[in-house]
Amino acid sequence: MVPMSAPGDAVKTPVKVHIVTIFPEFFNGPFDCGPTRIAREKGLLEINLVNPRDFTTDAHRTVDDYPFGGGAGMVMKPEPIFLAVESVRTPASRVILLSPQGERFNQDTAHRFKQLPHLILICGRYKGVDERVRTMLIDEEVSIGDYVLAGGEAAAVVIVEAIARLLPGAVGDEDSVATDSFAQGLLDAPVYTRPREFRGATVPEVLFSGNHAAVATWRRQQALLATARRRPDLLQKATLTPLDREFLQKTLGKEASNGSQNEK
Ligand code: 6GU
Repeated sequence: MVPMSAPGDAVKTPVKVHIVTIFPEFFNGPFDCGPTRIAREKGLLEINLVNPRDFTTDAHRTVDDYPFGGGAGMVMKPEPIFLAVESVRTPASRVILLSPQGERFNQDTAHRFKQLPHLILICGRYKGVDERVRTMLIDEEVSIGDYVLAGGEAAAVVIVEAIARLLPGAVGDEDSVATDSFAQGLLDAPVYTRPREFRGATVPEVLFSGNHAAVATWRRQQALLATARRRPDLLQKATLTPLDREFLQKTLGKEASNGSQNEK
């Protein structure tokens, strides 16, 4: 039977992404795998590349120049980037500069971006982009972490993949996305598959109990422990129940008095 639409069903328009890059060849491959590929094939996601070099008018197709005031490195000229963005921008577009100076990208950012109809991701290169791009062209500036990449291209791949797998239909098992690391503000619990014993290491008994409540409790507790040990910063922001707190206090209190290591 053909599924029929009901009143109130939303007509889903795809997330459109334009990536502004002077290295379009960088993207040969990464969008042709996994959830990103599936999202594109299902029409949930559209990815297009725009090259600022195509908007230059000089014989050398120059996209960079020396910094005023001197100093090391080249700066990306404003005009080719402005023209590239303006060639694809609509009133619905959100223009995002990718640079180490941006706000940190995280799972909340991915959820916010997946709601937007059109993203324009500008990949900076060289020493940076002319400041007028930052002050006159963009809506926000995003970084994927505290380290310096040669350009924003790898960051664009990270951001598009994080968005793609959140689009309904892009990942085989929707529950898998609902229980992701960070979905509840916590890291994931450990997972196991066959064999039951591998090189002497066994699987926790509770996972064979058939007791779904006991399994859920174990997973919650493992997630709490992993987060407390490796990412205490996340635990500060997570919503914890009184039972969660009691468990952590009991378990970590004991661990601390045993003098055990936080992480192997
Ligand atoms: Cl978005 N760009 C560059 N060049 N480096 C980065 C980054 C972005 N995020 C972290 N490091």
